[in-house]
Amino acid sequence: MNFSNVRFLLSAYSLGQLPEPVYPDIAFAGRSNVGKSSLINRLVGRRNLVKTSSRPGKTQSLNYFLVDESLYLVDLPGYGFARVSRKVQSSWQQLITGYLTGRQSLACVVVIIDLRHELKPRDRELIDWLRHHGLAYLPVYTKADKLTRNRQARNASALDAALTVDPDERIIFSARTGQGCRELQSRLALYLESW
Ligand SMILES: Nc1nc2c(ncn2[C@@H]2O[C@H](COP(=O)(O)OP(=O)(O)OP(=O)(O)O)[C@@H](O)[C@H]2O)c(=O)[nH]1
Ligand SMILES: [Mg+2]
Repeated sequence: MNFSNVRFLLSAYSLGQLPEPVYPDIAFAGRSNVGKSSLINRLVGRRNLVKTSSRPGKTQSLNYFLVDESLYLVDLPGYGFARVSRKVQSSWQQLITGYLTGRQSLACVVVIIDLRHELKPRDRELIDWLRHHGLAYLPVYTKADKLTRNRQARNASALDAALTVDPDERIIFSARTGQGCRELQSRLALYLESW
């Protein structure tokens, strides 16, 4: 799988705008500002394929990227962003929930979590919800570059315990340094083989 062979496809603001499910989807979910778009840029080796921002709430639609004419990457809007109105928040929520439950071609949800902090209730809810619906997911602990290796290991163990996942079921990542990127690429390739 050549991840650098990638192009932007479309932004979907409703489920009717999703592309035909001719390739499997890998979706990227997480709190607003956690680093979803940056992770995708690193994954495909492009600095600016996906717009990133230090202001939370940048991504507001389901953004589709086509990789190697064989796989869709889907950048989801972040959750838990307080500065948008409740009405906007709940319409995002409906879009994302509708997408996650209805998309038959969804191969895996990459759940991106900030390695610096304790697990947030919304992250826990998302993982529980994915488990409940029997969806494949892969936790990725990001912004590792902001911590020493010791601290990375300690925080990762705490998140593992909170999520009840084994160390080999998640990845420690940094969009800044590329730590964990190879591992993420090979894990995603595995999901596609079994899809
Ligand atoms: N140090 C460091 N900063 C990061 C990393 N990933 C993202 N950031 C920074 O975090 C901020 C948010 O990154 P985005 O990739 O836009 O986050 P997002 O989750 O897509 O945000 P929304 O689209 O608003 O939900 C930006 O200022 C990034 O530069 C990382 O691995 N390390
Ligand atoms: Mg984003």
